[in-house]
Amino acid sequence: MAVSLFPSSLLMTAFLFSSMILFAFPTMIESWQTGATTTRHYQFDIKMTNVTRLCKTKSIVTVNGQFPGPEIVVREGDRVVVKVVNHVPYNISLHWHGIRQLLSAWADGPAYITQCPIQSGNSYVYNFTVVGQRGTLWWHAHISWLRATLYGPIIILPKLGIPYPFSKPYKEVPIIFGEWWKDDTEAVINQALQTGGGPNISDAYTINGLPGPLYNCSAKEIFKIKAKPGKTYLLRIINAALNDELFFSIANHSLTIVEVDAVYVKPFTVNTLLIAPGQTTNVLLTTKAEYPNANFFMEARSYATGQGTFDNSTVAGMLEYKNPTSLSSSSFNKSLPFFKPILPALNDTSFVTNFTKKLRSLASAQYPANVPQMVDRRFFFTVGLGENPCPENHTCQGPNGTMFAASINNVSFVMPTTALLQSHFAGESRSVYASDFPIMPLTPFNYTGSTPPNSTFVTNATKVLVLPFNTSVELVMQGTSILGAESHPLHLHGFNFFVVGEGFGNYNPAKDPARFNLVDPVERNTVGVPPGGWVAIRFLADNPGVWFMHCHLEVHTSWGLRMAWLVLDGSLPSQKLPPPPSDLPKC
Ligand SMILES: *[C@@H]1O[C@H](CO)[C@@H](O)[C@H](O)[C@H]1NC(C)=O
Ligand SMILES: *[C@@H]1O[C@H](CO)[C@@H](O)[C@H](O)[C@H]1NC(C)=O
Ligand SMILES: *[C@@H]1O[C@H](CO)[C@@H](O)[C@H](O)[C@H]1NC(C)=O
Ligand SMILES: *[C@@H]1O[C@H](CO)[C@@H](O)[C@H](O)[C@H]1NC(C)=O
Ligand SMILES: *[C@@H]1O[C@H](CO)[C@@H](O)[C@H](O)[C@H]1NC(C)=O
Ligand SMILES: *[C@@H]1O[C@H](CO)[C@@H](O)[C@H](O)[C@H]1NC(C)=O
Ligand SMILES: *[C@@H]1O[C@H](CO)[C@@H](O)[C@H](O)[C@H]1NC(C)=O
Ligand SMILES: *[C@@H]1O[C@H](CO)[C@@H](O)[C@H](O)[C@H]1NC(C)=O
Ligand SMILES: *[C@@H]1O[C@H](CO)[C@@H](O)[C@H](O)[C@H]1NC(C)=O
Ligand SMILES: *[C@@H]1O[C@H](CO)[C@@H](O)[C@H](O)[C@H]1NC(C)=O
Ligand SMILES: *[C@@H]1O[C@H](CO)[C@@H](O)[C@H](O)[C@H]1NC(C)=O
Ligand SMILES: *[C@@H]1O[C@H](CO)[C@@H](O)[C@H](O)[C@H]1NC(C)=O
Ligand SMILES: [Cu+2]
Repeated sequence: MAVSLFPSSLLMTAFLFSSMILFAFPTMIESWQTGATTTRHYQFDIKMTNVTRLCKTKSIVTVNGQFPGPEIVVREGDRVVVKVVNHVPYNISLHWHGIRQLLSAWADGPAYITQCPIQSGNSYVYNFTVVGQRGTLWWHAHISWLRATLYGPIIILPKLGIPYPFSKPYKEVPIIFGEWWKDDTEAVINQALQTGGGPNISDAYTINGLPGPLYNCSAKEIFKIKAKPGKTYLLRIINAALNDELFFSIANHSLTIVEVDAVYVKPFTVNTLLIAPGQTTNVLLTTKAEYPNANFFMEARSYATGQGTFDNSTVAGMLEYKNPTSLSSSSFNKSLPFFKPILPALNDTSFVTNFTKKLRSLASAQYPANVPQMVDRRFFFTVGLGENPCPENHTCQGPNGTMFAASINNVSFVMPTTALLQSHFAGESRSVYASDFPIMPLTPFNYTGSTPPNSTFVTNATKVLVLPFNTSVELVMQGTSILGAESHPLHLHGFNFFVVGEGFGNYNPAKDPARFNLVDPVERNTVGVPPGGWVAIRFLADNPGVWFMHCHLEVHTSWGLRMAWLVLDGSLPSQKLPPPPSDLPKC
């Protein structure tokens, strides 16, 4: 891997005063054994906290005053009980991203889908078990753009006595990417939805809440791994950014990918990885055999395919080899050179395609890939941007004076004012949602062609797609290029899916299925639909409830790139969603 000497002596001076900022402390308040499983109890107090970054202090929404929020640490099989108390003037709901929530849809969290938000002064207890998953996931707010500051890791250790399918790491380090905004992100999205234009962009990316020395007035806010030579570290990497897929690399070190979205994969080694918002990736980092006379930057920056402006800045942290026998024991030798990684170009789709094609399920006897071989229902969804007309007598800042919108099969999903799952369970869905979500585009066109369809306007509706219990689903998601071909990381709640195929251009149902991987496709909960391309996934609808599916670029979700699946109860008692908990928030 090519390296370059880091040039700025100014930055090196700044490092003299830098300090290791420890990652959030666990806030587990108690746990006890109940039979075979442990219950992990947490209390999350949502409160405003002043945080200073880039020389400006801002009041942000936090859990327990921590930014990033606290870690949840459990073992596979544990029950998790999180009491969330809302002390802020915003409506709140939290989502446990990637947790299957088997028979516990009431604890999933997306506002107005599975629950009404927790209003100011109220509380709600999220109560769920972690079944058949181990690795890294994360939690975040699931209402408006509040996940900008409300997020933290979920670490799922294997069951006691079960080893990792790779050598035991010396240490484990969570690395959670985020964005730092000088603007109030709630005002940003509200303004964008009013004007119809693209929203403002973030001012910095962060690693564990810290922007690092490549930004003005940020030299001290750097995340460091203090490395020992000849050790293997497990980095638990999470992308919590609102709107940006990210490349990540550590100078002069390679990364071995061993797990994504809490599922083990066949290990492979890269210099740079890609991680979309919503995704998690565990990697092994083996440090140099001897103390090197150098320190190494780790950096992340955007992979961007859209037409609009984006945050093209770079966050840096450091891998610091601190020789305990060196003369300066209180700080590292500032005469040491720094090495910076070389990241792919901001629009390097070729890199991304090569990287994602390497991802394969471990598919071992112990961790099989249960890919549905037979399909009951096939669906074809277009995903992408579109437009809404500008209201009369308004000036709009979207394309050609219209308003930006986004849709699936040209339906721009309108949030209801009560929760879908509640109205379904109560049998009061009639006025809340329709059950005729289109299973394919109503007006086919050349999705990835250069000529846009006759109408670029979306339709607005609150529609769900109903699936009987245990339906085996194949879904092709086709990106459109109506307002430019753009990558969309689609996230499905309540299920993992297998990514059986992907390609560029228009999906060809006559030819493409022959190339599907039904043996060891990667299993995950968030997948990037390639810009101007398609992705095919399969999943078994074995979990009753209402399950949100949406682009994890928050701006696209806000514009309507979202829908919901309604999975019906099965006939057995163990296949039915239990009634809601008594403290479920009301609208
Ligand atoms: C945050 O800072 C503002 C302005 O300095 C101050 O008025 C407020 O009390 C602080 N809030 C908290 C929670 O400390
Ligand atoms: C969590 O759910 C389990 C299973 O329904 C129940 O036994 C337990 O009492 C619940 N705990 C809390 C704190 O609500
Ligand atoms: C968005 O950015 C513009 C230009 O910097 C600024 O004037 C505006 O106030 C910002 N909007 C919000 C909601 O912060
Ligand atoms: C980042 O974007 C700004 C405009 O938003 C542009 O001026 C600058 O050249 C870009 N930097 C890089 C490295 O692309
Ligand atoms: C990527 O960006 C570079 C520099 O802006 C540009 O020359 C190139 O055409 C872009 N490539 C693609 C595939 O868009
Ligand atoms: C991707 O893989 C292809 C085929 O192996 C290769 O030609 C191309 O250079 C790779 N692109 C990148 C950016 O690595
Ligand atoms: C738009 O403006 C015209 C002229 O001022 C006015 O007659 C009309 O009522 C306005 N329409 C709406 C919907 O406000
Ligand atoms: C804007 O309008 C022009 C002229 O009617 C048209 O050629 C172009 O495709 C439109 N662009 C978008 C993004 O709708
Ligand atoms: C779709 O558009 C692309 C690019 O304009 C073109 O190459 C392709 O032939 C078109 N496909 C069909 C089916 O018209
Ligand atoms: C689009 O418009 C053209 C010309 O008006 C028409 O011939 C064609 O059938 C339309 N296509 C669709 C899909 O409606
Ligand atoms: C869809 O909703 C948007 C935003 O509320 C509105 O501006 C637009 O006119 C609506 N479109 C239709 C076709 O009703
Ligand atoms: C909070 O949620 C309630 C219930 O859905 C709703 O009535 C209220 O308008 C919301 N408040 C804000 C500030 O969004
Ligand atoms: Cu998107």
